[in-house]
Amino acid sequence: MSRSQSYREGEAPDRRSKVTEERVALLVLSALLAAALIVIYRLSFENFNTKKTLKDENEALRKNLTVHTCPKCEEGWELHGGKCYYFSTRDSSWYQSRDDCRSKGGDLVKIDSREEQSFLELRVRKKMDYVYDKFWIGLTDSKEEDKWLWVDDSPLNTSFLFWNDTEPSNGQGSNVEVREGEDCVVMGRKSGADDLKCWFDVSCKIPYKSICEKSFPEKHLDTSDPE
Ligand SMILES: [Ca+2]
Ligand SMILES: [Ca+2]
Repeated sequence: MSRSQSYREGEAPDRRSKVTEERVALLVLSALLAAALIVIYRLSFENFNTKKTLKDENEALRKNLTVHTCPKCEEGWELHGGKCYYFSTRDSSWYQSRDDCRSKGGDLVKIDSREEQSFLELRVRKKMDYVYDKFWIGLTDSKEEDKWLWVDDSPLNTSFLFWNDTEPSNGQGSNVEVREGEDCVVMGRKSGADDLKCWFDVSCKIPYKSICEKSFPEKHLDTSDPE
């Protein structure tokens, strides 16, 4: 047996032991690494789930707020003061216009306040195509001359009236051709109305544009009790 061979054989148990220790250390490290990876993965998965839940909750809140704070009328209708308005640019008689409004679930507009008149006066002025362009409103004295009623049969409130100049004229004055009187009301003055006074009584048969009105759909209203 040579000396070098004896040396290698003498060293062999130590080397094997070292290799085994290194393997064990490697295994432990691998196990730790795997454990760390699992922990990181689980943490990021939980984080993702939390973010997703928060996102879903935010979306639900946003939808809820949209319904309660940004209500919308049906397409083509404009929201103002809790009512929906439809400005029809199709010219037709007062009766035909009223039928059209009713077929849409509303009626010709009833003006309940100076504020509403102000809103409508501005809107129709922007929608008028020419000087004599006007819009039907839901006011008439066709049942009894000079007894003005809204389409819901309520009488005209005399504390706010928006007759233009010498109106209602019932076809008297300059408009003498109208023999059967003027029993329906249009509104609008393209040049602007002094103190919002832009109502005119005219023959119900003349074709004009019109304003329909209806209540805001109840399903969108917030009926919950205030806390
Ligand atoms: Ca009349
Ligand atoms: Ca008149």
